[in-house]
Amino acid sequence: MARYVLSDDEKKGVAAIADAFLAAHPVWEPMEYADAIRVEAERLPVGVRQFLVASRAAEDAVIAVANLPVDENLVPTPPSWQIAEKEGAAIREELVLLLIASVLGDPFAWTSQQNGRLVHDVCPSKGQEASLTSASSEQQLTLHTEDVFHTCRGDYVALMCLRNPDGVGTTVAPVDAVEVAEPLREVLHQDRFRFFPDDSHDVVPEHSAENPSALEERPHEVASVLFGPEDSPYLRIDADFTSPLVGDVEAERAMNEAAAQLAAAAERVVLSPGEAAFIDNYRVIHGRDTFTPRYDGTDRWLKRTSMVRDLRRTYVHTKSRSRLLA
Ligand SMILES: O=C(O)CCC(=O)C(=O)O
Ligand SMILES: [Fe+2]
Repeated sequence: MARYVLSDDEKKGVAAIADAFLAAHPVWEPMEYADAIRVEAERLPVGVRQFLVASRAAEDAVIAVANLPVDENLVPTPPSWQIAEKEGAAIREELVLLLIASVLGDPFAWTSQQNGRLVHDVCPSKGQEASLTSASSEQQLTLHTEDVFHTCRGDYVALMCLRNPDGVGTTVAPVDAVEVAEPLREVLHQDRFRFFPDDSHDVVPEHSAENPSALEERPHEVASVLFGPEDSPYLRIDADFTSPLVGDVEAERAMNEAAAQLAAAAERVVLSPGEAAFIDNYRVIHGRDTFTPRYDGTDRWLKRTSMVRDLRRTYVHTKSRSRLLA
């Protein structure tokens, strides 16, 4: 993991950029301000910008930036992303995340997820303890490529920690952990896998433990698990939302073997308040350990966005100049 810790002076500098921006833009419309935020990112302390540019070029699997400013009087952790949205909770932190994220890529969003917001809230929600979404807690969030179902999924998923009182770990496993031997390995490079939208997207039919087959009816892409440079391939997998083609036993074996190797290789990254991790969504998969939610305003709370390295990929797909993928 590549990691940069801001000095206290640098932290103050970032807070000043954020405060000035918010004073000039009293209504928080991050989707509208994304380009302006990118311009402001040029004023971030030079040390952190150099670190981010170098880590991006090296394709470091996890790029962490710590000692970012978080409001000393941070509001209680909201009980759901919907309440967070309604209350405009922790807006300055959203801006700080977007400022740093903008140096690595172009933040974007999905119409089908968290109401199309550019920055999401990740916090445990009542009734969702065992869901397959980031609102879960008591069930392990399986290692996954973020938005595995889509060609335009992010190059990075960005998580900024506002609270993590129990030191709950984000799990990460690198593509190098896949050691499936030939000839089965070659199968992972072939378009023999179906990638389904996960439950965090508003898609029909609704899928649940009672109705697992609904997943198979969702629109999906067929592609390979491994792709890209032959000597250091990229990875696309989410065991909960990836299936082999119907009846393809070999693909099933290859996938299960890869998933088991990745799970065995998982490491923990415990984010502390003020720390952001930019997870390379092509080189590592990520998930989360279980925890017991408190539901008293002190729960673990992250802000999340996704970025592509080139927004034109998104424009081509949506046939519009928009950061919002449908
Ligand atoms: O809560 C975490 O550490 C990770 C959750 C996650 O996978 C996500 O928000 O995309
Ligand atoms: Fe995720």
